[in-house]
Formats: sequence, structure tokens, C-alpha cells
Amino acid sequence: EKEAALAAAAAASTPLDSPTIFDKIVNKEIPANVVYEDDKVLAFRDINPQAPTHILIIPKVKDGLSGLSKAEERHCEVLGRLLYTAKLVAKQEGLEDGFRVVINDGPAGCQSVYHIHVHVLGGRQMNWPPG
Ligand code: IU
Repeated sequence: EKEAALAAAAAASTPLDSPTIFDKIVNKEIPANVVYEDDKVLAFRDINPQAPTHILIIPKVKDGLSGLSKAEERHCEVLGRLLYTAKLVAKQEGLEDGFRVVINDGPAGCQSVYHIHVHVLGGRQMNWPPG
């Protein structure tokens, strides 16, 4: 019985479930320029900004959400919280003329950190289509 439980645990844990650098930021093990925080989410400036304002919003607890493609119905509340926080942060940053929200997913989506995050970009004219 114990072996079966261990096998099930091994099968369930993939590298995508592993902690990322964003867990270290949440735990304050590495510094970040935090612009907003509550009990559920953390927002901080991207270290490699692609616009005058470039902020990342992440859930404090990953709960399997390595990316949007891994979303389950139980994640609906936190997904809504991430988008609502994007609005709060955009307002806080004074992006009255508009802004862009991006979620990259998987290799083809150019995702590099496997802990879901919403990019908020603004302070310059965005272009369409994106690269
Ligand atoms: P992506 O959507 O997974 O590609 O976005 C990851 C972002 O995380 C990217 O814009 C990086 O510049 C950013 N980032 C960061 O802000 N701090 C870090 O320590 C690392 C990545 I690693």
C-alpha cells in the first residue's frame, strides 16, 4: 500500500510542479521590486522590462498552475484575482491611456518561468500583432 502511494506521488509530480525563482520572491529569499501585495497575489517589476512599465503578477501559491494551460476549475478565483490585480496595478502606475496584459504559455508562447504570471506592460504605444 505504501509502495502504491509512493508510485502515485511520483507519477503525479512532474518538473512543472517544481518550485521556481518566483517562489523565492514570494518567500522574500530573493529581493524584488514589489508594487502590490495581498494575501493571494504579489506584483513586482520585471527585471528585464519591455516597456516603461512592466510588472509581473503572480499567485503566491502556485497550486499546480505552472502555466495557464494547466488551469483547472478550482483556479478560477485566483485567475480572476490576477486579472483584477492587473487593473489595480495599471491604475497605480498611471496607465490611463491603456496598457497590455499578456500571459505567455509553453515553449511556443515564449514562457520562461513555470509559475503562472500576468505581464502588465504600458507607458509606450503597443503594437499589433505582437512578436
Ligand atoms: P515569461 O512569460 O515566462 O517569459 O516571463 C518571465 C518573466 O520573468 C520575464 O519577463 C523575465 O524578465 C522575468 N523575470 C524576473 O522578473 N525576475 C527573475 O528573476 C526572472 C525572470 I529568472
